[in-house]
Amino acid sequence: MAREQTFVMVKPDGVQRGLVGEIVARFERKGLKLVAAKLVQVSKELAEAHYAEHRERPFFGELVQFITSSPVFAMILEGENAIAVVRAMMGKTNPAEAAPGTIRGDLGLTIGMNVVHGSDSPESAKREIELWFPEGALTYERTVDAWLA
Ligand code: DAT
Ligand code: MG
Repeated sequence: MAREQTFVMVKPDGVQRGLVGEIVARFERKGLKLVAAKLVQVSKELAEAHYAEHRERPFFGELVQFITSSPVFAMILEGENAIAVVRAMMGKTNPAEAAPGTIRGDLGLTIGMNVVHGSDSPESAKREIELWFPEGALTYERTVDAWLA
């Protein structure tokens, strides 16, 4: 295990449906530390850069259209094994297959609007954090950290 940072966002459907608080609360209760957060109206350029690995996929245009359609809530979360922990809490990409108890399993219905994004590897986390937060994250202590790892 290692202390990691990961990039997470509540997608436009989650913001529109009033789920930002619920989703942030789940990560906070888990013990992950918020070290950066902001509401972003995503540009086409940022959307295309973020999802660059999918540019040849048939759904790429719809994906960019969706993610730029309304603000997203972007954040950096930190903690032991944060990248895998967030992915597990999100559930499978298709909410129809995501287990109950996961964010997508509990709150999503279709793959096109699956509520949340989280980096899928240390390489993706580094790339996405630099892309979304060029200003960087905050460094601060929480006394509770001693009771989490
Ligand atoms: P994840 O978001 O779980 O990392 P991904 O990186 O494979 O999944 O895909 C990015 C997003 O693209 C995903 O959250 C929703 C959309 N997407 C993926 N596969 C799709 C498909 N077959 N049809 C429509 N949208 C899809
Ligand atoms: Mg992905």
